[in-house]
Amino acid sequence: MSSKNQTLGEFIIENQSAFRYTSGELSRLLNSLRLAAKVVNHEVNKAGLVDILGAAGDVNIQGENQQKLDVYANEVFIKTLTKRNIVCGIASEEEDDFISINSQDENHQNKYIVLIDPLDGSSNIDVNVSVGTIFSIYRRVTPVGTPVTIEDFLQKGSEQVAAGYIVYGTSTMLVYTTGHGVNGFTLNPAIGSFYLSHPNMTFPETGNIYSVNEGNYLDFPLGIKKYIKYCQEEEGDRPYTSRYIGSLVSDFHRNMIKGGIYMYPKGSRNPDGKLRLLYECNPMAFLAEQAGGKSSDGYIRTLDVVPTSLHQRVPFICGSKKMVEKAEEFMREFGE
Ligand code: P6P
Repeated sequence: MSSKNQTLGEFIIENQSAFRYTSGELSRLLNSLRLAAKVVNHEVNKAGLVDILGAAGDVNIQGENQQKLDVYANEVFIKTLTKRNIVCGIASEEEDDFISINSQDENHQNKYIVLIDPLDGSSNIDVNVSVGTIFSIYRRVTPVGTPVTIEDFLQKGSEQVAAGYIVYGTSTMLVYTTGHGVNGFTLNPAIGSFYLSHPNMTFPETGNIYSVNEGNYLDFPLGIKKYIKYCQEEEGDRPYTSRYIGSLVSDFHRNMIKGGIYMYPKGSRNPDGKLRLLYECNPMAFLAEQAGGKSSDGYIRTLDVVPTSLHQRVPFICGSKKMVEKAEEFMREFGE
């Protein structure tokens, strides 16, 4: 159910009944993510004006220099989710371990956990290129009322109950799914409300955009090299166009609207790929499939990968169904 110019809040309430675990808890969770997105957006939009640019001086578990906005966004999302007492656990790209949230009420009944990449594409922050937040939501699998365990976080992506991203771009959009399609909401900064601007978003079945960091070409598996050369051949609707922003959320968003494929294969510097399964690949794969697209590591469907650790990385190929299938064909034929 949707109507143009519906606000995100109205949309969540109107579609709550379609969600099989109707309890209002997920709606409250989505509303808290909406609030956090507005707070982070405010800082991202004025990053150049205040002393918030540049590295925060720390290094996260990924071994990456933490940008101040990384740290700020991480704090905002964690505080918002914690203060509203909606979830029982949080995992973040910026946190070494998961956070167990034991509410004051000893009968802690919260049943959702959230995994988040608070500011994806942070290397773009200082050069004013769009960045994003990615979130993934599961129901806990350990008994309600007990502290969460790692088991609650190491669920397959196919178990997600909701996923989405915020892209802080020329406009700020929140795009999410609860398993009933993908809908995009654009923030009206003058009012501070998100409005339904992109109902029922779907990947075109094919497209002519490929997104990959070709600087790593020599490192790629042969199957990926062969696919890239296929994209560059003169035939039919090829050569394709190469578009790579260096911000997964932005590349994914453009490809979902125009048709395209995003690839982050493995290589010598990233033997398992660079992207993290739990809070980058799985939420984007859930969105991709809900929008009629496809996502895999070249062989196995991303949502079927059985997680083994919180920050594990996987090779990632995601986008228009026919383009991903073609890349998988080359991976099967030429492999590594
Ligand atoms: P590279 C950002 O750090 C990120 O996780 C994705 O958002 C982006 O697509 C990718 O890494 C960029 O990585 O190695 O091409 O700079």
